Amino acid sequence: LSCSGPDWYEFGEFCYKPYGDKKTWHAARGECRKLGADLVSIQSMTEQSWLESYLYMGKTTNDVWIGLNDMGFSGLFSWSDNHWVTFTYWAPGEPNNHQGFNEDCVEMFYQTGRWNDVPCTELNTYICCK
Ligand code: GN1
Ligand code: CA
Repeated sequence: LSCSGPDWYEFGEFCYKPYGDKKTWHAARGECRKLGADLVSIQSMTEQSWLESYLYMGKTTNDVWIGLNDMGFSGLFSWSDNHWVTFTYWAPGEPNNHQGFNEDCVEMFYQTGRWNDVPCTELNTYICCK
């Protein structure tokens, strides 16, 4: 496997590309889809740890969209790239639909790597994966 093109990073069987500009979840996913990719899905602690180390290397100082969402049915989370949900890494108390908001999209806290559900209209940086 080779992740050709600028700013693609290889890990395991996938290629990852971080973006520093902030978009809604849907707009971010749209950018990924233009490249034949999708928002990143995370299958394991190994992959999670690699993403964290890579975020901490100064790539972002903002929370980051991942592909997880429960837009289809509240409380049932799925990955936008259709991977099964085999691993989760929620922050304590999450997901919580905070204060009754529809928090249907999931961000990764850049400080801890933990996951939090937030409104899909929030603006975040993002990682594409293919
Ligand atoms: C709160 O504290 P902050 O902004 O990182 C909330 C999250 C919500 C988020 C909405 C512990 O996170 O659940 O999604 O606001 N955290 C807690 O912006 O309630
Ligand atoms: Ca939340």
